[in-house]
Amino acid sequence: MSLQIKSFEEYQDAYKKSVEQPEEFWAGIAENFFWKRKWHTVLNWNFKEPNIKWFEGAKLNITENCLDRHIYQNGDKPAIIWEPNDPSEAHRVLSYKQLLHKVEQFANVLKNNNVKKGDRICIYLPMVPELVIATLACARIGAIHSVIFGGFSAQSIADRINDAKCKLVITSDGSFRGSKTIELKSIVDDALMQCQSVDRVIVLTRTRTAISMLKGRDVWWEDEIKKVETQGNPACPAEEMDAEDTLFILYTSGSTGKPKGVVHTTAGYMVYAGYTFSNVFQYQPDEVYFCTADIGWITGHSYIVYGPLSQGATSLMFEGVPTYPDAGRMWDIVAKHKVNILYTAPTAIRSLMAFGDEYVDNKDLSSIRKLGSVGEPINEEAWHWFNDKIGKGKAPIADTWWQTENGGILIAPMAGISPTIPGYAMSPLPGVQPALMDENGKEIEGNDVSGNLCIKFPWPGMLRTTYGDHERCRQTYFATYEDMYFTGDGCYRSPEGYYRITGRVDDVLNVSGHRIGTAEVENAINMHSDVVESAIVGYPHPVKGQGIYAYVIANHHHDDINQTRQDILQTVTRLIGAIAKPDIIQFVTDLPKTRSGKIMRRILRKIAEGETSSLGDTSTLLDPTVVEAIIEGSKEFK
Ligand code: 6R9
Repeated sequence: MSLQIKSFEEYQDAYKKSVEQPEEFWAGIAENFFWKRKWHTVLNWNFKEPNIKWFEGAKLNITENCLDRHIYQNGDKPAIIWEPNDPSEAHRVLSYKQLLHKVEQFANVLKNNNVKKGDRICIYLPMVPELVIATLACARIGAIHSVIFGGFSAQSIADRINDAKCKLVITSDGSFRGSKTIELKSIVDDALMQCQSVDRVIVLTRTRTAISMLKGRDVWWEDEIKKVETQGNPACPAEEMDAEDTLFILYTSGSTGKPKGVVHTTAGYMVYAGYTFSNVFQYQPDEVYFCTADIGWITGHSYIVYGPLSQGATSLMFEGVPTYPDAGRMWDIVAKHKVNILYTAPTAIRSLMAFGDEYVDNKDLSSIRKLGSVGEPINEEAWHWFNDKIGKGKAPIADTWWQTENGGILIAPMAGISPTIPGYAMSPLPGVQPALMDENGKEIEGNDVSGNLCIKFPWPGMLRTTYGDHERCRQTYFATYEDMYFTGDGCYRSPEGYYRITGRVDDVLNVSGHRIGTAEVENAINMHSDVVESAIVGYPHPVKGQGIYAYVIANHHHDDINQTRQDILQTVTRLIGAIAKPDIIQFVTDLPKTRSGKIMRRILRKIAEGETSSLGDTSTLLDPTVVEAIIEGSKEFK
């Protein structure tokens, strides 16, 4: 069975087969990959424990699928095009042959540094080709990578390193983002004061920022590569991995506690990332594909690295930010590299839209054939701007809905094949069986209905566990509805049966497409010595999608409240990272609580949204007058 669907009829057939004979269907898709040994069982599952196994018995290495198998026919094809932060710096192109060589070299560096199959490796790097190289080098030797987004703080890094007991960290001296230089190594140094498990740090040179190098612990990337070169044999055979061996851990926020390490395994993830990449974007062999995500998030893992490379695609990665040196940068990149497929986020679209059309109108966007959106619901205004200004009305937009836990896109149109409607993710991909559930745990049948979005049947790319805490995985995703994977999203199914994602139904915020747990931010704010208690809610934000609204009870001991505000922001930046900083901090004397002491976020959400006339039932509140005071105080921010 060929991997790529070519028409709507083929989609319908594939979908039907994937539901009626899922094992045959996925076995057919898996035939399109390179296996050292084939599976004996396609699928073994239950959502109770949960226990999910795909392609059991198979042996493979994902890097052979992403690199080696393309060398014979496409060795000179660009695998990675890298566009630097500063447009006057030269861009880099790595062919499949060159990328394989570099991955093997660095895999040997890891081996020289005592990394073994199953070891956890933390990667904290800027968006440079070495990030792809490091990631694939881990996979080459069966080490488990845990990539941490460059915007996270030392404390967040330490938490993640300690949770996974990483033994080695790969970082760089610094990173360039717009006009800023961020001192990555220094942040890692701070983190490592709390980490016992790490005995080696490999440091790539990027910014030439002055850094400290600790004797016996820290080594330079470049020196280590030289050692490998003098050792002679540059090759590094791919480790033979079991289908269900862990490929990577990626931390993501939930509604409670610290971020959890989502675990993805080798075979199922590979098949799903490759299949969905090929189909959603309808990738053709000559196309240049540009995903603007950071590899520190799942979108970068699946749709900059593994999906595109497994399909022999040319994947463009960008080091900088869309507004540097000006708001036309993305369009300059599209013109410079003749990008055919652009996959980006609504927040980026909205922010560029706000700068005005003069940054777009004079750019050559004629290469664009297909567009994609991911990370949050796309509002109609942004959709139309993307469609009209960027796609010139000719490039289909794939609004792709999925999550870190899913490994790949679950609901999306296939570019140019399926119909599209602004704001709709449209239809499930083959293999994906959505269900809308009501409050009582019953499935809502029929169309023109809304409910909580669940998935009934496993797909190969789904998470297998949360690292070190399987019970948390069960509780979070499989305990709310019996025999269902619960997404945490609300969803509407139109009269025609199309899906529109309406946003999170739990205490998870989506700020500029980044997932942030309200509890996490509250815990950080509460660490500030002047803070007694706090409550975080989201509110509609014109660029970020959602903004963070903090209600804080504080003792202003020493100085003015604006100073305390700044101190709170600094505390959040230090404990989580700047991405979690509240947009609004309203000081309150009390929070609305039920008699049992639970904060009524529903009310706080309404106030943050400015909908104070429809607060709903407040009779269960311990002290209803609290609400009046908060409404009064909120006027300052309207
Ligand atoms: C891939 C990614 C997942 C959450 C998800 C949902 C929101 C993602 C969306 C979307 C509406 C889309 N989300 N894509 N909402 N339309 N096309 O973003 O993963 O960072 O784990 O976030 O993002 O709320 O539950 P992740």
